Amino acid sequence: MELKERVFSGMQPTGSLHLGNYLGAMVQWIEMQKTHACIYCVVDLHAITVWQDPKELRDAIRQVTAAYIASGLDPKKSILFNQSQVAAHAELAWFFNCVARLGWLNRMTQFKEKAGKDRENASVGLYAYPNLMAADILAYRATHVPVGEDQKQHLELARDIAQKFNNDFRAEIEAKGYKDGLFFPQPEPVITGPATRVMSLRDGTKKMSKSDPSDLSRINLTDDAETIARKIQKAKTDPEPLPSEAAGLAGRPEADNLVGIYAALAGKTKDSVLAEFGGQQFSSFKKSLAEVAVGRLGPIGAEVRRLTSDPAEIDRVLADGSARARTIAAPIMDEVKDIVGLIRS
Ligand code: AQP
Repeated sequence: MELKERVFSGMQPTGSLHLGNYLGAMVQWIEMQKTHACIYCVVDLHAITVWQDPKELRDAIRQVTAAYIASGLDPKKSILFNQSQVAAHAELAWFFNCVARLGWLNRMTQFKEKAGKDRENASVGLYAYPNLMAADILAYRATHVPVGEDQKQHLELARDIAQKFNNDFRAEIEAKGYKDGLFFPQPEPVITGPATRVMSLRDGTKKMSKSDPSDLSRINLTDDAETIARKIQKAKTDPEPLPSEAAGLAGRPEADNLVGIYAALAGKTKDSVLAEFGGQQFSSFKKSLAEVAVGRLGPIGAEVRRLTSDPAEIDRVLADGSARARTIAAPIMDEVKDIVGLIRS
């Protein structure tokens, strides 16, 4: 049986999407719609691995869906839905809980960062998060996963899980007609967005993140022009003027981040940005950066606000996407159960 190329990726409704989500993943998602069958998910089951207020979670699921559409995902072309409406994600995750090894999960750096010092108090879901992520991808036997740099380790784990499942059940898989025991593909990470690791505006050594307590650390896709300009103006910098080439950004994380954001938004290289701004102070560079950011993100924010004013329409998009996702995942789940040796009627 042939493996069809298929794209899967998702974002957590843990708050507003931000510039890091957009440049690290979303731009690539939009691009891949032109060449691939794509499934894009609002991963609400991942979000509840840490506490979420139920009302805020509902709003965030709709807002992330609106941000997908406003950024350029087409719900007619791609499948857009929220994870909890397709039972195969949680179901396959259980199988993968039984395939993945404790030692593999113990190495996951995101769990260590998110659990912090109080690891005993972290949810079991947070620990098993990478198994659910592997299930998200493999429930569709997806072959390509466009993500930011921070998800590389989880993708490697998904590949290990796919391989171990294929090896453990090779005889059953081949009996079903899959050549070389290849039931699950090895999903390929696609880490090629215009900026694969956007850093906090308050600390150039920390990733821009939805859950950073400081709203000044990130530019949200819903921020208006004035807020975007204010956040850029307040962004941390260093006292030196900008260098005239990218090599001069070494050891200057905040400068490197701002130049990287400008380059990604304007579709330029860091060297060409610095050919224009090298030798200048940050104050004038920040004004130009704000203009570029507002020009690119302003229309997205306005469209998110328009779309979220009609929650019933967003729910309809999610229901439609979920039904389409189920028709792909259900037969794959049936085969998983057959392969493992379960009885279904
Ligand atoms: N700062 C970033 N730079 C580049 N890419 C990023 N991504 C996230 N932050 C950056 C990419 O966006 C996609 C969706 O991420 P997610 O919603 O699953 O959550 P995350 O990676 O954990 O992002 P956050 O914003 O930091 O969320 P919280 O604060 O809830 O943990 C992924 O492809 C990710 O790589």
